[in-house]
Amino acid sequence: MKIIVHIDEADQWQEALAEAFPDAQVLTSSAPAEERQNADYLAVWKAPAHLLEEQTRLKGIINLGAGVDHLLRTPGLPRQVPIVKLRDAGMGELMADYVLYGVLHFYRSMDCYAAQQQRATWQPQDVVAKSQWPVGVLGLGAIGRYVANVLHQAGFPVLGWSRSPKQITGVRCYHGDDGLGELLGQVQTVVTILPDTAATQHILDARRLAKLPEGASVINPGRGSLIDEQALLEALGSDSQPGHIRGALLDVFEEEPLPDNHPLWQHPRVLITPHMAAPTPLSDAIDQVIAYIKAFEAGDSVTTIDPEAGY
Ligand code: OXD
Repeated sequence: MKIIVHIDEADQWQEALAEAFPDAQVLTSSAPAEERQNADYLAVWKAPAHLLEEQTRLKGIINLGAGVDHLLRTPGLPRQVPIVKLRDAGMGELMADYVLYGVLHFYRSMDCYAAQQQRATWQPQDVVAKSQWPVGVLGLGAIGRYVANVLHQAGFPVLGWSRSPKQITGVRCYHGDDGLGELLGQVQTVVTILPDTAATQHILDARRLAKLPEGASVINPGRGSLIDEQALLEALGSDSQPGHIRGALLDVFEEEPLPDNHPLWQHPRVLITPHMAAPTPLSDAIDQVIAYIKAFEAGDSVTTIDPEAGY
């Protein structure tokens, strides 16, 4: 069996997979071209097109992240090979920490205090009950559910949205276009954890951002394509003319890294982090990949992604 790994920390992956499969040849994508031929499995994150194009007998591709958008857009991706992805792999907890931080940032007026500090202003802000701070979570896959559950445990009313109907204890679930509008009209903070697909492109556009109540905030740890950045900037307005969106915490962008001259960098009510909300914890991810390869080899059923749906 031949496994090829392509990711930043490829050496650690190579070592762990070689230990789990002592009879296998485990290579990184930096191996010479002739050695890279005829792999059985690719375990990849943002693989170069040539690595996919040169394979002839793959049994499976393992995407070393939760989002398969990059992989599905890579030229040369063989359409008939099953693709699996990391499912949660510890990312839920990290994502939930990030989102909870963001919700508390706005809920406890940390944005106001940061602005007040600039002016040496000592002015406590009111604290409303958490029951008055509904949070909307768009995307109820494994990670979205985890986040919704943590927000519920923290005491916030949680409204969840997914394309198809779902039922989750403690979460008021909405679906479809009408459901999205209904949810947006009620939440103080909206969190986007959807995959990047044709159907989710600019799901928060000017029309939908306008449905959020005055003073609502936006947290995007999902994918940059989910939000129309220009529309968000307009909805945020400027300090002299504030718009109806109070602020945003953004981890992902339409172009990454966010270009130096992008107006989001300069916006006083936008917090920017560099796509770090939920880095995949290595040991959990390795365990999942080992389990996937064992299942493929044993002919057991695995949950593959649906390339048409994009997740
Ligand atoms: C992922 C990511 O998809 O980190 O896992 O963006």
